[in-house]
Amino acid sequence: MNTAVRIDRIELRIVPLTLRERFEISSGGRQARSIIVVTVHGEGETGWGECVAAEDPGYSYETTETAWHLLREFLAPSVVGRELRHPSDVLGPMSWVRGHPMAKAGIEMATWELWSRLEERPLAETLGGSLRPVPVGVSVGLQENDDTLIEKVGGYLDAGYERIKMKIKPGRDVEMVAAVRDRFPDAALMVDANSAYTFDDLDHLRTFDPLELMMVEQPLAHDDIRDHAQLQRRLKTPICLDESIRHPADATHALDAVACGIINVKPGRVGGFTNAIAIHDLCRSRNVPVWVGGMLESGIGRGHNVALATLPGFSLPGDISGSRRYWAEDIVEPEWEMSEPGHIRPVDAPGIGVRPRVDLIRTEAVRREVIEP
Ligand code: OSB
Ligand code: MG
Repeated sequence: MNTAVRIDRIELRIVPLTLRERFEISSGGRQARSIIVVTVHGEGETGWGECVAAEDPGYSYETTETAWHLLREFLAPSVVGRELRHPSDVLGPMSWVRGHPMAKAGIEMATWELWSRLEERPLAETLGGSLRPVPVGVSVGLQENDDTLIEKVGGYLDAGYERIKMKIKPGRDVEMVAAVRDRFPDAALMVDANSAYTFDDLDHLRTFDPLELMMVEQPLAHDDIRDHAQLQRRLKTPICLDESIRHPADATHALDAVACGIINVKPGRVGGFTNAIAIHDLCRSRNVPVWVGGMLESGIGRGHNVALATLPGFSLPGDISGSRRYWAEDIVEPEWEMSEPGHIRPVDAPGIGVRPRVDLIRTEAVRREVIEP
């Protein structure tokens, strides 16, 4: 687009959504989400976004409450009234705020969505991707016992998911995964530790190697790159970094140090699409595979992730499952589902393509704030 876009108003809402089943990772579990839905208004159109901050600070220091505070008090007021020539321009007025990438991404990603609607193109194309169907996997939380896990994994493989990620923690790891490998010898399996180990666990972590896993995600500290590099040197299984990659500079450091062989790109974690694309481009230039991670998003954030995953470097299946895997009822229609076995296809319509259920979002919202110049 050649003309400037003026941001007239930003609206924030908190929409509670209940997960169909409890999702447990090494740092704790959750059954419900409080999703911050962000709308950016300009040129008579509405751009839809979602902030991926969780309810507790177990994954990141950002939470729903810190993100709400930052969005309401500092970020949205810095952006409203501004004129933008490109969606990435929205980062400038927010750059004085240190950290808080998830809160910033809530506005940045809604601005890209607004842009694609004004361009009347699918978000996937506005981001530089295409309408190709993207391969998808599923992230399975910690289960009561191995039998339940094996049953769940079997169900997801039957449903067509291209790869299965299992959450692990000390005491619920190698033996459990070996039992799953035993039952599904050919399945594409991987594990995610969410930082539950230290370098002292080296000998134990090496016992994963014979299990032929695609990767082990974030075994060590959430802010560490050096120990991951030490570990990768002694591990056959590729390490995938998630929490450690907070912005493009972290990706450069991690690749230079050979701290991983794969990167999980979550646009919400890295401050939005601009940074996510930069990490994608860097990894592509160095032949490092990337995939799009998930943060238990509603159908709005899922639409963002599907669109991003169409960029050519995203060669591995993302944590992008159908709406029904998470919610009894999603806040978009139609809901996200597989278009063909193991794949989800972007919708050929402006923005995320699916329609946010505006009435439902308005009536279910437990908090609302309008920020104007
Ligand atoms: O570590 O990838 C993670 C969910 C919440 C927080 C962190 C993570 C996850 C997942 C779920 O693994 C991915 C999904 O949205 O399906
Ligand atoms: Mg992870």
